[in-house]
Amino acid sequence: MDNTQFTLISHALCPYVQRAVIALEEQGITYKRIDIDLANKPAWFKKLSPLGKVPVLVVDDDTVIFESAVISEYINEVNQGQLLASEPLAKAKQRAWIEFASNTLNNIGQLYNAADAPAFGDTVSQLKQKWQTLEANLNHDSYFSGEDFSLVDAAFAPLFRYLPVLEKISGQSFLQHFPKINKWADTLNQRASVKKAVSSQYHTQLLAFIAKRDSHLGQLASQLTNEQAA
Ligand SMILES: N[C@@H](CCC(=O)N[C@@H](CS)C(=O)NCC(=O)O)C(=O)O
Repeated sequence: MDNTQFTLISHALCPYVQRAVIALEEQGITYKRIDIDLANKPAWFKKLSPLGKVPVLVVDDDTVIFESAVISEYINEVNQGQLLASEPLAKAKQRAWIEFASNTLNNIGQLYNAADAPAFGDTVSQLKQKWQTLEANLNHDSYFSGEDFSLVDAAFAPLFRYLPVLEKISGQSFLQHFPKINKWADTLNQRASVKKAVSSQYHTQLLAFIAKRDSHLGQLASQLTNEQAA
């Protein structure tokens, strides 16, 4: 790899940004991270980001790469990494499960946006259906594809990071009947690259973010915040 200095345009809580950070950390690539306020996007960012979303990887003055899956694969390839399988079918399977993780992130968004308790209950059921499918497809002890950490692990780790905060707010346990996912999530949470993807303020920031939602979970989160402040 040459001396390119990457800059990752980010947001403190974004799970897709975390995927890119994990890939950079796994590859030992130095980079600069700039967190922006997505509720008040800077003009330079609007010009830079084709879809107006983070993450964006600024490679040089003329080149930006967007979409977390593309950024992560690029980071892996540019450093001859091993974060994806080389055999086509194994690699296709990994990419498919990364899509599954993205789709499950939509369920997490629905969870904290659900208007009332019944809608919240419905989204919990949908999430648990996903967990069932995932649990049935976890065939290894350490990481998703075996002994080696891959981009599938990088895609799921930010998703699992939501759970302790969502459990604290809702009083519900999300992984109770899913022992394999539980164990995998614990392994991922302890991985250095995963830890480095967010700041030590993550839990507080996520709680504050959810407390601002006009939703069932938003109300519970704002009660919790008020109790903590009292
Ligand atoms: N498919 C995109 C999703 C990225 C995404 O949704 N980013 C969110 C923050 S987590 C964003 O930038 N939202 C701002 C907006 O949509 O205006 C990826 O994988 O990079």
